[in-house]
Amino acid sequence: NEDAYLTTLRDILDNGSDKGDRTGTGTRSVFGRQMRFDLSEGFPLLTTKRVPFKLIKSELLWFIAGDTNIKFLLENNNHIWDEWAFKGWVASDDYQGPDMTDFGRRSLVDEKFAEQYKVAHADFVHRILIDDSFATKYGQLGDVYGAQWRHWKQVQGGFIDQLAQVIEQIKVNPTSRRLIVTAWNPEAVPTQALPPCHALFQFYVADGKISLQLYQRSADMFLGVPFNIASYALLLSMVAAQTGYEPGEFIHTLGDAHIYSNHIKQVEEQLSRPMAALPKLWLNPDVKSIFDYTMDDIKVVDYHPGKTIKAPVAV
Ligand code: THF
Repeated sequence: NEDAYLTTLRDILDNGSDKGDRTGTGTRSVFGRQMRFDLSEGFPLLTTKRVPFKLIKSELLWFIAGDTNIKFLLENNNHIWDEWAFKGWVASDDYQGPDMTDFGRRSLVDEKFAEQYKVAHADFVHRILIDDSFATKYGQLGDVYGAQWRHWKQVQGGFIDQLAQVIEQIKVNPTSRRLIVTAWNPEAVPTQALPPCHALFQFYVADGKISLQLYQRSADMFLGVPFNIASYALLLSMVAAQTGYEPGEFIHTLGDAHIYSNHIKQVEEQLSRPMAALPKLWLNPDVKSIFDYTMDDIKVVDYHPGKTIKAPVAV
């Protein structure tokens, strides 16, 4: 469980190659690893640092709703996708403020710029929340996860609801080896601010239990992966509840698994900490469809993590 994650961090520190990347930050990286989380041993929300479960819930509900506009996230005080929408806004002709080119890296090295970015970002968030037509135009991230899961565009016109279909298939054809949802759509990739990192997942039913395996092409081990583990474990638990199976394992298969060079100190701090017992997940048993869960229907109980460890996100 949690030690699968910590072992992979250690492995990357010890055996990773130093590798440049799209964001210019630099990473230590390995290719091809797998972590297994048996949900009967507890819910895999890491305890060696605090992982903000509220943000994971609102992000997953946003995917499940098929939403691709950050407005819903902002209404839930979730800012993990802001940078991607902000990038589009500051590159547009409508944006009149100070030059925000390469804002992620510059705000780490230039204090005066960091202040300007903070103001421009706060202003952007505020406008999304109060101005619907602005939100429609600049809150949109393109055909990211929600779009591919719920309304995959067909070549001949029309849409495929992959999530609804896979749940239906689990119910009527649980032995199927085609219980797959893919977010990786080569036609959409060039138009996406960020092509999907968690690219494809598959369900597997046996012995009264349902498992889920995810293929993640690119894994930001310190910031993103703790979210991804909890998010897919939550999705698996919800699908299990809606199909009448016990949750089995979440299997997390990683492509390029990397630690950003400005996260190394934080990783070392985390590896020095003791693990606590994993929390438990509570899902409201009265919810009768995967599409009907709200924030209050999902809770984590007995969560006693170590302190938050802060780190800058690479954009
Ligand atoms: N970009 C990068 N560089 N890494 C990612 O993991 C990532 N994501 C999504 C999109 N782009 C990405 C967004 N997911 C945080 C967590 C998940 C994210 C983005 C950011 C983050 O900063 N977490 C902080 C807390 C943030 C807060 O409290 O607002 C943390 O300490 O965990 C891959 O899915």
